Amino acid sequence: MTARWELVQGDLTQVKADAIVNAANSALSGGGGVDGAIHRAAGPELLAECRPLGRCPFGEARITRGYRLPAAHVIHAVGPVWQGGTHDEDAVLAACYRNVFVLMEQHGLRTVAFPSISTGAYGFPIERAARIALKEILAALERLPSLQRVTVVLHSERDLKVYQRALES
Ligand code: AR6
Repeated sequence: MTARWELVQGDLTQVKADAIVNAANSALSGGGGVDGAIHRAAGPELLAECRPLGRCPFGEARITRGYRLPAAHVIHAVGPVWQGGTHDEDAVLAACYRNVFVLMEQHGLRTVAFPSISTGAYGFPIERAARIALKEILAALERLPSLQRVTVVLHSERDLKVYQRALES
């Protein structure tokens, strides 16, 4: 059986999947980083669908359509802002990944691609985030036979190497 997950370097906005995950902010208002890239590529309809959803608390996720993206849906997950590790950041990050998989199951989605949530503007140390992300992804694959493919798309070669090393350890 082929592996149901993969780590790749690239641009998340180019990925064709049932859903891509956005590293969003609580206002779901768009922003910089991968959030900005997703909104630019999807078009203004994405923000129009986000607006009535209201605030999304840290650790939670909301689903919209993908509009002009190759992905059918966007799952907007709000990761924690790193505050030194003393504010439940690990648990909030893990909750993000788990809540994405809850929405996948509810909506009958089988393929998903993630960015490295919280490790850009939100400052979460990437080595630590990679361990949490991979643990939750592998647990979800075990739990949910309906999941066909989970891809983590790392923007840089350096970040890809961090995730590959986390997988080995
Ligand atoms: N494809 C894949 N990964 C990307 C892309 C891309 N096109 N662009 C950036 N990344 P960040 P956060 C990587 O800052 O830390 C926004 O303003 C990037 O290199 O996008 O969760 C939101 O509105 C990094 O590894 O998200 C929030 O306010 C990773 O995506 C805030 O930033 C996440 O970095 C969220 O911060």
